[in-house]
Amino acid sequence: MKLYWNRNSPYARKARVCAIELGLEDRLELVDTNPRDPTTGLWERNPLAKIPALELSTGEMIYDSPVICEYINELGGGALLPEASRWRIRTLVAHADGMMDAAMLARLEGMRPEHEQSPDWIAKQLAIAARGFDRLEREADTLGSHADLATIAFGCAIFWIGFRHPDRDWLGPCPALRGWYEGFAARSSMAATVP
Ligand SMILES: N[C@@H](CCC(=O)N[C@@H](CS)C(=O)NCC(=O)O)C(=O)O
Repeated sequence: MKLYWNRNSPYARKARVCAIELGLEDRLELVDTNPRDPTTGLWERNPLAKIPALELSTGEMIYDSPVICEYINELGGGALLPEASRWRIRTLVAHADGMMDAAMLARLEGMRPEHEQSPDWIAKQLAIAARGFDRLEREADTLGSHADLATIAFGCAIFWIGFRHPDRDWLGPCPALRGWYEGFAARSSMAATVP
């Protein structure tokens, strides 16, 4: 399978971490891709022009990251999405991805010419991410030390938000979450995929 990705993408990182956790890393051929470059062929494969995108040996394309992660999980036996907590895990994945989406929108807005930027829009998106941290802090003790689709998504989201918005100490007000994150980030799957 070909994974269209790049090392700095937190969404693509989730897919790689899932594959490593399940022992499927060798099945992924990594195709380093700039999603904004129209000449890479990505846009024909994924009309949304986003990474990650997974191309199966049949040529079928799978996207976006939650679907890719579920696909890899099924291929690897399903341990990352236990049936009993399926809906909770999916909701937590949406929570993590939503924090990442908001932080991504703030970053993209901040990259526009200064006179076109909306400080209110940036503040609104960063407030969404901050509320995500706040809620997670209250639930940190339920996350556990194991890898599943939700903990992988949170590990990638927390790293990337701090990486791209270093002006704020995101984990400062979240001591329980910080403790959880430091343990999770030490997993070899996370260490091997740091942007
Ligand atoms: N909802 C998508 C979001 C993916 C996404 O936004 N990826 C970014 C890279 S981190 C991208 O490809 N952006 C396109 C661009 O910057 O033009 C997913 O979960 O896969």
